[in-house]
Amino acid sequence: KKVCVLGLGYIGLPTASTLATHGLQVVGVDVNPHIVHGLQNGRLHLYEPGLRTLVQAALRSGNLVVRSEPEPADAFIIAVQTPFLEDKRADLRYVRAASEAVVPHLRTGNLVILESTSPPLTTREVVAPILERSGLKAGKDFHLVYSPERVLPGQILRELIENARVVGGIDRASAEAARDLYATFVRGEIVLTDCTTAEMVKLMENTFRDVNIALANEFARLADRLGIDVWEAIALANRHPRVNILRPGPGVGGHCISVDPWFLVEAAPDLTRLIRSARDVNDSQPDFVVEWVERNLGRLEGRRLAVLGLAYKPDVDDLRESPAIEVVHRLVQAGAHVCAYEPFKPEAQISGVPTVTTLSEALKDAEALVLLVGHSSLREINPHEIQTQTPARLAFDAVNGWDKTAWQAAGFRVLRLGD
Ligand code: SAJ
Repeated sequence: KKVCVLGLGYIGLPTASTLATHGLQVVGVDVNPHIVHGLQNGRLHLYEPGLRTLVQAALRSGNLVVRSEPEPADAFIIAVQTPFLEDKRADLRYVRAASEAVVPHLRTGNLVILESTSPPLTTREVVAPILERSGLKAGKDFHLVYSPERVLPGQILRELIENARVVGGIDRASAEAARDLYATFVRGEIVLTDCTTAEMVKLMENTFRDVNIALANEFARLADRLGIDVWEAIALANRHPRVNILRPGPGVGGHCISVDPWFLVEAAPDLTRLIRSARDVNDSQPDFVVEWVERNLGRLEGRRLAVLGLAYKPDVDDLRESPAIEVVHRLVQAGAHVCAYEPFKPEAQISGVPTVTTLSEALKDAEALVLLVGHSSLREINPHEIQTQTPARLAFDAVNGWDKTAWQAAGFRVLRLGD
């Protein structure tokens, strides 16, 4: 069997490599020449634990080749990004372009799978009509499926294999064909449904998480006002067998959870008040963080702040839609002198964000530290060790990453968000 994977990002590359190491012939395709050239020389453009080893093994086996154009195959998997536009509507241009790229190679009996997160009805109303320009009919001449990726960045390789897989066909035979393909490497249950339900399932999962985090963030604001510790309160509430409140923080980022709920709002603005307001709470969380810092530190203008962590969440290198970056933008706007340090991308140049390449550089002249991402390496900072490297004695912890008592013993005052 030969599979063509279109889009070699956080989902396409692990999927292509995993298929290849499970014995399939895989052509990985990307329109970005830098990505293609890099991979052909064994260099990765993104970080995910274990991925480099897997990609190199796949390339070495000869089962994975990387190209800039698709070629005829038995199956095509589309795993391109679906960002949103200014007005929060889904930007389907990459999905459309990838579908168009498949058309010239589509043959009777082929299987096409869309994995990109998409608004409801995309498979049926956007992808199928494009593919049918080939003269073949979806469900009759070729199989068409929507199967959402559900892997958690940081644990992609494991979850790709272990998670349950939802496979939504434009008809039953399509779903069965995709099940057979996924069965080559998926150990989780493979559940068949129709393609629009599968699109909806994906959006519901991420919206559920967004609403839960919005609730946690709102609880943090309440706790801040009422003078209790939200972390303790959440831990105690979660002792209830049917309660599981997520963690407050500087907001919700990444290219999934902060984007996908909007696809549901777009589908029916009149029915999605709760989803919208959860989005608003999470999007305004950086404002709350900045207001909290200012309330405790005093006027921000001219203040020297070491900001630790810029990624959208702990232990990933991804800076897309990062609330930490939003926080820095606001601190800078308020006139603070920020030195921001991101251990996973120390050399990153981010517009409007003054970065430094080492922790000690960030600490050197700071009057306060602001922890925005719970990266392991930042949580493990030893306050006794850094105490001599910084004049700061005040630390803002927006993610509950530092042990207050240990830091206190080293002479720091730690303020936690929602405490
Ligand atoms: N966050 C919190 N508090 C929490 C958990 C997360 O503030 O308790 C923040 C994170 O810091 C981050 C954002 O939310 O900014 C999203 O992080 P995440 O770890 O919840 O999710 P993602 O975006 O990395 O991955 C999600 C996953 N979806 C679900 O768990 C329902 C993953 O399984 C999906 O495959 C992925 O979206 C995707 O691609 O859609």
